[in-house]
Amino acid sequence: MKTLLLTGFEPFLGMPINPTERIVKALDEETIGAYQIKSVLLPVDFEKAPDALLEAFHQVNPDAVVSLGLAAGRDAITPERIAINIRDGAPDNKGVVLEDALIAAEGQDGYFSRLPIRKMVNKLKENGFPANISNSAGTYLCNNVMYTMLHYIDKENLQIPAGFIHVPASHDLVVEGKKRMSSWSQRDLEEAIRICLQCLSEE
Ligand code: PCA
Repeated sequence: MKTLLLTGFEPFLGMPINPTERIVKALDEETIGAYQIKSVLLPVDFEKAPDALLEAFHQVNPDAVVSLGLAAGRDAITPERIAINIRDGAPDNKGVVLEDALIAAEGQDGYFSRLPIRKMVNKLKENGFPANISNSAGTYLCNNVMYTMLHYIDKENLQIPAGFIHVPASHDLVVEGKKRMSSWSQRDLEEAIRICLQCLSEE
């Protein structure tokens, strides 16, 4: 059986919930297609998140890596096409604010996802879930984690699928966070991610 490292994030920017934390907890140890899921939660911390990701990678020694993040305000599941070598924008959970900072001094400007993102979008839609490819993962922690994994895989010449999927807010987040935005049920978010992960076994 192959192993898939699935990462989610803790809550951030004052929001009470991060639905990706609940998704990765729900899917931990499940078998989806050819893969057994090993879930890890990452901190929203520019200094710690890349190390936490690579440490999990070395511990789990996975055959595939899929990272998840919340994109509050989006209304669809959005596999990301590309990660860019920039950290910029809102403060992380330690209050650190970065501006125009590189992620890796010797890294490429960007790395394309190694996930079957078109297939994921098509499969999601076939199952009745709104989905589209996103052409920007932003410049915050999600982009940072996607870039870190793809840069490492490129440097080490590994041949494994890896990439990032942003998800919309959950109903719970909207109710508890008292902010108006598009939201999905937690159950649908989990089902949609199962469908995405299933695509890795149909390559
Ligand atoms: N979303 C943020 C960071 C953590 C998360 O779940 C992002 O899109 O960068």
